[in-house]
Amino acid sequence: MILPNLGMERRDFMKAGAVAGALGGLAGCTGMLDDNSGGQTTNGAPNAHVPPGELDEYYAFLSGGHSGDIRVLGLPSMREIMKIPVFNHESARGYGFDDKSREMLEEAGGYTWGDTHHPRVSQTDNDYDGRWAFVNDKANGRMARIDLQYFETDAICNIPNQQGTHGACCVLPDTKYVIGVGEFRAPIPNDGRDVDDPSEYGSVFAAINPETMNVEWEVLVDGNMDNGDGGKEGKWFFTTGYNSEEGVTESEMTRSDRDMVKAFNIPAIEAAVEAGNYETINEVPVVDGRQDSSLNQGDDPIVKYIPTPKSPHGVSVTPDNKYAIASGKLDPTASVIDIEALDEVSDPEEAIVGRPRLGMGPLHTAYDGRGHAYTTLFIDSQVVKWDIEAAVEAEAMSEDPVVEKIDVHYNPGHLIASESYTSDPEGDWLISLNKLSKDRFLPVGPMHPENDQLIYIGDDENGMELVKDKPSYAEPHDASIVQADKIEPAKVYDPEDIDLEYTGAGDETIERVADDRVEVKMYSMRNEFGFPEITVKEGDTVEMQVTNIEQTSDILHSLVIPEHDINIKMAPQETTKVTFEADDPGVYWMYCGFFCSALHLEMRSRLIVQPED
Ligand code: CUK
Ligand code: CUA
Repeated sequence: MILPNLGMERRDFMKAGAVAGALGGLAGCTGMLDDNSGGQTTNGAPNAHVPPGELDEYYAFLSGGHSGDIRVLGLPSMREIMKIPVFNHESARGYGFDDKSREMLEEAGGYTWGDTHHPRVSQTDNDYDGRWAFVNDKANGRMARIDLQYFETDAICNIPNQQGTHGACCVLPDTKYVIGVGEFRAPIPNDGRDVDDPSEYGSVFAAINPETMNVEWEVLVDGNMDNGDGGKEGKWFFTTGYNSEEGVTESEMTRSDRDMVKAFNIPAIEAAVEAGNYETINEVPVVDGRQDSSLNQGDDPIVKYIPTPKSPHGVSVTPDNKYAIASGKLDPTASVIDIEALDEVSDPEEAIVGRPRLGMGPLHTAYDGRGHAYTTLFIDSQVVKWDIEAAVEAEAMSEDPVVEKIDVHYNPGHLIASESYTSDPEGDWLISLNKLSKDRFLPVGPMHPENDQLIYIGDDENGMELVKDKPSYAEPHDASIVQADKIEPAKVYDPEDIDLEYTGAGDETIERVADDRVEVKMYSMRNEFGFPEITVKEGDTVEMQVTNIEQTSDILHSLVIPEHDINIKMAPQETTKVTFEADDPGVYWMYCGFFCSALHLEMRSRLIVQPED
């Protein structure tokens, strides 16, 4: 592109950028390698090919949507490294099969699936601390915590009074709360009252303690909420919403041209809870944050309702904490909300300081830390790059702040840039999570994969560059991209972190602890289980506990018990337990499910269930 001369106005520069971007799009610039580039692509993007044996620079945690899991990708390779089951059941990990995970899922409602949307990694001082990831269940009103030492789900909170937890995000700078944003309006409590009176329905904003995973308090609001993001200073938390009409049909929900972004004043809510200004519903203090609540009348309302056009969907706070940007979804603009101004203005609408016209169907926004925002355009199938301060300077509805647009394939939902949710984004890679892939991959029947596209955003001069397509099983919504060195996964389990007793070789026991109950504690190693056979009686309850005594990383065993629906995994130094009923007499070959050595197939043991006489 032509370099702007020094006398050029900022806005002219933006226009020049937009033209260059448009031309780039026409030229079908999709990251061809330049022969003289030494591995560089034409736009100066670093080579996204990570050679065999080399490690990626970033972790990307993608939600699996209605698959109910989290996928872990390496970036920039986009190699899928691991899946973390969360609300689903997953046999390779024994998740939902061993006693601990089975009880956790049971206590969290007993559902067999969930709909993960927003994985957010915990932060300290507005930077990833590598401790936890959190993710919502949009289907069943839950929030899960994933331990990033072991990459496993370690707690699930079933959020009372919330049907459908959509937005999920942390209150920063130090992850004081994890917020679950309630979507569906329903009677509260939902015990049969008001079923025919939708005006009495409500939705709540829930603050969860990340250590205990208990709901500390909730705020009841008007209208539907949707997504959420927290300011970086611990005061304001923003949610988008639709259906301020409080309708129950689509036509009722889209009647009005405006909806509400809600700004929750966290310290003011805490003060209301402290002062006892709440009603306890299903054991949770619920504060009234509806517009006519007395708590919203004074100078320091607990919730500010900011009218925005029309069914705003994504909201995200800029890295410098200056603005919250809400995307219009059914309106071609984004609303730039000045966070500091929110404290000063009496009419919250005055805090909206920019409204750039971005394109059709703006959904979600990410940041590069250089003053640009990147917004997905669902209907236009594009990512638009725009200048945030230029949008504040420009007239409402101006397209001038637009720097560049790039086509994506097709219909993007979220997009996420590296470390975009922190105060210091890296500004190099961006993933566009596209809902449709159409003809980009080999056909696999009527259900297509989705398409996660990697885009290089590190070159402001030459523009965005599409680098990679990655087919993805339905359906990632959001992601968090974290520098690899901020996460320190364990290589093997620390037995101290496990509640069950470690059983070494020679310590194995079979004990009849009651007339109809047998307790087995044994070890596993290449290529044996602690007992070559275990005999119980028909009708016994069997508690089977197995320790993997391997010290070598990567040597996993599992215990599969045919016809008992059991597969529990034991990673090195891990102890796992399963309790089951031995109801049917017979011989059952218990075997190891991981190909652990050349004698893996011989690694088995007999469960003998003796007939009752
Ligand atoms: S929502 Cu899915 S595309 Cu759940 Cu964040 Cu917007
Ligand atoms: Cu252990 Cu195969």
